[in-house]
Amino acid sequence: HVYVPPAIPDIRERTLIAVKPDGVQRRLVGQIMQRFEQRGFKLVGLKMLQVSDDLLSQHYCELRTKPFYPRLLHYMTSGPVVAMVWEGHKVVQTSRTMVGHTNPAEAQAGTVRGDFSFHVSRNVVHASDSLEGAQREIQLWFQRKELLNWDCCDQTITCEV
Ligand code: IDP
Repeated sequence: HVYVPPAIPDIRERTLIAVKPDGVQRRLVGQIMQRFEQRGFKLVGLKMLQVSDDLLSQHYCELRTKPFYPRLLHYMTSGPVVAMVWEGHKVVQTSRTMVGHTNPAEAQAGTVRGDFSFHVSRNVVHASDSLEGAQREIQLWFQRKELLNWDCCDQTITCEV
């Protein structure tokens, strides 16, 4: 008998994932990227950058009234960040699950934060939290020409396209 999988439409999305300065300093970039690759997502943008105050204030505009905001800006500009755009079926929701709870104390083992961090102020990685947020953040962090459209050779095997 040939197994015919149920039809699940390919809902292709893009999301911003950024390894924060503590993740870069701790040489976790490779391990974090590997998780997204092995899950089957497609890398369409990648760069290392020293983030500016201007970019961060736009990125974290919803948090500007929080008491921890000045320390958050200081932390995020304390060293280079590795920013990536990953593409795939429901990648926004799936990557939030892979990254884990904002507070590492509540993050499940097996998530990036649950495996590599213990304090909310040094939680290693950023992942967009909604489709709208992802679109806004990708435009903020990447120029259009920095994002590549390419075909994954396993696309017809890993999902129904
Ligand atoms: P998220 O990164 O899981 O989307 P947000 O609530 O958007 O969570 O917070 C953005 C970032 O701000 C967090 O990832 C963390 O680095 C920092 N942050 C959030 N809450 C606190 C806090 O209570 N103390 C210190 N830093 C915090």
